[in-house]
Amino acid sequence: MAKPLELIKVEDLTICESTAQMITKARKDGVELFFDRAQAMKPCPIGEQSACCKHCSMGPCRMNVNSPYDRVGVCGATIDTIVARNFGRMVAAGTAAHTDHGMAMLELFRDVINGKVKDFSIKDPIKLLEIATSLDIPTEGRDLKAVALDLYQELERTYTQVDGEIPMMKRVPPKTLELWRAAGIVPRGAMREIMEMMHRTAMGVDQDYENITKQISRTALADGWGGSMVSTDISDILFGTPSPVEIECDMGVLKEDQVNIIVHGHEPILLEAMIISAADPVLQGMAKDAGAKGLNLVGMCCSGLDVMSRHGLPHAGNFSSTEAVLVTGAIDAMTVDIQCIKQDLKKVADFYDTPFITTNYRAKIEGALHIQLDEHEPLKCTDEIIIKAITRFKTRKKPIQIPRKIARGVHGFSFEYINYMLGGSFRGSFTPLNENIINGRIRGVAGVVGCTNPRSKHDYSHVELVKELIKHDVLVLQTGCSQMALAKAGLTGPGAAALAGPGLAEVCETVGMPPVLGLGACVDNSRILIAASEMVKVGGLGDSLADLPAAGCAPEWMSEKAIAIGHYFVASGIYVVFGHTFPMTKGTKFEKHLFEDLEKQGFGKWAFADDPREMARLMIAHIDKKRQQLGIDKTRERVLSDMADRRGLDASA
Ligand code: NFS
Ligand code: SF4
Repeated sequence: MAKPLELIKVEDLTICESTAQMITKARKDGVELFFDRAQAMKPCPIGEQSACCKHCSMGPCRMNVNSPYDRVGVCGATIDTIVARNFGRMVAAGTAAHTDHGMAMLELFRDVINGKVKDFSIKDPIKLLEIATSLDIPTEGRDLKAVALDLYQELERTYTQVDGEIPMMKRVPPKTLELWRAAGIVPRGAMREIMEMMHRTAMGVDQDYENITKQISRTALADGWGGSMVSTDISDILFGTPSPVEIECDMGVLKEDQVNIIVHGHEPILLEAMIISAADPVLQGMAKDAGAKGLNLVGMCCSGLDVMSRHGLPHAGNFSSTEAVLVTGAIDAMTVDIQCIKQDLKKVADFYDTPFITTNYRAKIEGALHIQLDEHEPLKCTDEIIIKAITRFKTRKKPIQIPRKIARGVHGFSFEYINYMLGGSFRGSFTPLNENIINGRIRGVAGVVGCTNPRSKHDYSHVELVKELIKHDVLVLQTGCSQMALAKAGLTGPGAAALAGPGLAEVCETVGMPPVLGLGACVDNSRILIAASEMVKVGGLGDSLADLPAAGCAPEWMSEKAIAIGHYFVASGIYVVFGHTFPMTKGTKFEKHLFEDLEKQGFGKWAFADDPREMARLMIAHIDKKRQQLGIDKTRERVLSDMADRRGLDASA
C-alpha cells in the first residue's frame, strides 16, 4: 500500500491553484489521482536510464547503470546498442502517433472534397492554394476542387511513399536539406521509416549506435516535416488558420448553472463537431428545459489548444489537470478521442457520476461508454454526447466545487499570422523579426513545448523557464501543455511584456504582440519549423536552421511523442534541452553521440537539465554562441547600452 496520501504536500505537486484545490478535495473524497500514484510508484533505476532490453526472450537483459560497459546482453548487445534501440523505438512510437493523427486528417480532407463528408467544408482556400503552390502544384485558373484533389494525392506520399523524398522537403532550407541528403536521412514515407525503425531495432539487426541514430533522425523528420506538418496544414485548410483571439482558461471557466462538457484529446474533428452540435437550437432547448443556462463546451490538452483560437473556446487546463477537473463534480460529460488520455479518468469520472465517453475506435477504454464518431455523420455521435450531458446535469447529485480562477490570454499565433503581424497586411514578412535579432533587441528565439508530468512539480518548470527566457530578451514560441501552463500563469497576454527584458519589451510594444506566442497543439510544432525556415530564407541569420540563434525545450515531458519532437528539432539543427529525466544511460558513447557529436556533424544536439533556471542558462548560452558565430554578438551590446542611455535621459528629464 502507498503511504498515507496526506504526507505529500499539495504545494509540492503543482503550482496550478485550481489543480491544487482539486487534489485536496480528491484526497478528502478518497479518490486517488496520478500525482499520488507517481509518488508511490518509484521508477526502476535501470529502466529510468533506459538500460534494459526485452526485445527477445533470451532476456530481459539488465545492464549495470553504474558501470555500463561491464556486461552485455545475452546476445552480446552492448549498452550503446540497447539504449539507442530503446530511443529509436520511442521515436518510432511518437512518430506513429503524430502521423496516424495526420493521416486521419488527410482522409477527412479527401472525403470533404469528394463530398462524402457534408458537415465540414474548406474554410481556408487561400491556405490551400499557398500549400499547393509551395509543393509545385499548378493553381492558376484551376478549379479549387481539382487543386485540392492534387494536393491530397501529393500529401498522401508523406505517409505511404516507398521511395523518394516526402513532399514537404520542398519547404526545408536548401543547406539543411543538403546535409540530410549527404547523411542519407531524408525521409521517404512515414510508414516506411517507422517500419524500418522497428525492424532495425529488433533482436540481431542494427547493432551500431551511430547507424541506428541515422534511422532515428530519418524517422523523426518524417514526423516533424511529414505527419505533423500535414496535420497542421490540413486542419488549417479545413477548419481555418488560427489568428490571435483572447481566450479564457483555467477551471474557473466551468459554470455551475450550465451543462459543462469537457473535450479532451487530439484530433480537432471531435471538438469541431461538438461545436456544431452545441449550436443546435433543439439541443440548446433541451438544456434550457433541464434548467441549465446553456451548454458550456470546454477544451483540454491538445485538442482544446488546436480548436480554441479558431472559435474562442475556453480551455480548462493541461494533461496534469484532466482528473482534477472531474473532481469539481461540475463536469456533465467528458469525451475523449486519442492520445494522453489516462485510463483512470474512467474511474474518477465514475466516482463523480460523470459520463465518460470514448469516440475513436483506435482508443477504447475498458468499461467506458463508446460512441463511435463516424466522420461521415459526426453529429450523430456529438448530439448523443450532449444529450447524455444534459441528463447528467438534470440528475446532479454530488456537491460541486469549482475553483474560481480564470486567466485571460491571447492565443492563435499561426505562422501566417506572425508573418502578417510583423510585416503588415500588404506584405507579410519575417524581415522585422530578423532585423530585431540582428540589431540585438531580440536575443534569439526559443520553443518551449510539451507535456506536464506528475514526477515534476506541475507547470513550475514551464513558467520559471519562460520567465527567465523573456527576461533575457528571448522571444518564446509555445505549443501544447506548456502553452496552457503559461496561459494559466497569465503570461500569454500583452501584460507579460512587463516581465520581458528591455529589448524584447520594446519590440513587443512596437508590434503589439506578447513576448510569449501560443501556436497551438503539439502537432503545431511544425509551425515553429516553418517559422524557423522563413527566418533562414529572409536572410542575415545564416544559411541553415543550425545557424539560427534558437533553442527548444520540453521541461516537463513524459510522452514518447515528446522524444520524437525533440529529435526532429535536433535533426533539423536546433539545440534541444529536456527537463526532469532523460532515457539515457550516463557515461555511454550513445549519450556523447546525441549530446555532442551530432552538433559537430552539422545537426542540433540534445541536452538535459533538472532545474528551469539551468535550462534557461543552457539555452541562452547556445543562443549567444550562435550570435557570436553569426558575428552579431556586438550589436546586442550596443543596442542595450543605447537603451540604458535613453532610459538614463528619460529619468533625468
Ligand atoms: Ni504533446 Fe505531451 Fe499530450 Fe499534447 Fe499535452 S501531454 S507530447 S502537449 S496533451 S500531446
Ligand atoms: Fe537481451 Fe539481446 Fe534479447 Fe535484448 S535482444 S533481450 S539484449 S538477448
